[in-house]
Amino acid sequence: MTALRTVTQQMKRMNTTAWVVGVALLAVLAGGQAGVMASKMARPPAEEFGLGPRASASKTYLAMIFIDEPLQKRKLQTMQVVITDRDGHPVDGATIAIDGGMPQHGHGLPTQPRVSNALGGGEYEIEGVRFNMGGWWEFKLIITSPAGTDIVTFNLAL
Ligand SMILES: [Cu+2]
Repeated sequence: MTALRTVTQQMKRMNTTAWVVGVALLAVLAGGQAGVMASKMARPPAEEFGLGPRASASKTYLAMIFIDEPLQKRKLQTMQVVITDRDGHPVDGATIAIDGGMPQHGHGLPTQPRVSNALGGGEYEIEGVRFNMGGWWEFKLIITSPAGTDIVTFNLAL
């Protein structure tokens, strides 16, 4: 009887130990995951910033932004973007969706910029661009043409 109780207690203690080890392991794994996520959100190096030319993720397109005046916080601005294929030939007739935000703040663009004009020669006008605070912004062009859909991500510092 006493022996059985001792064994039961022993097993309970072992279970507790296993549970503690399990929780500790989970904490380590979760910590690792958080580390991966944190590094993903880290601000890119300075050479990754700017108006381009910037290659799309799968290298289908090159895009470059042109602005009449420097980007400013809290100001509604228009920009032009020139899109070429990987050989430098202008891409006309593309559909461009615009997305972006601040990865470190977890929010998107405060406005919904859109292409207002296709100017020819691979040039498009984008209206309604506004950055409502300073810091690192991602500005993304999702470009679709017969060459395929690909995304160009600009890193902008405001
Ligand atoms: Cu922000």
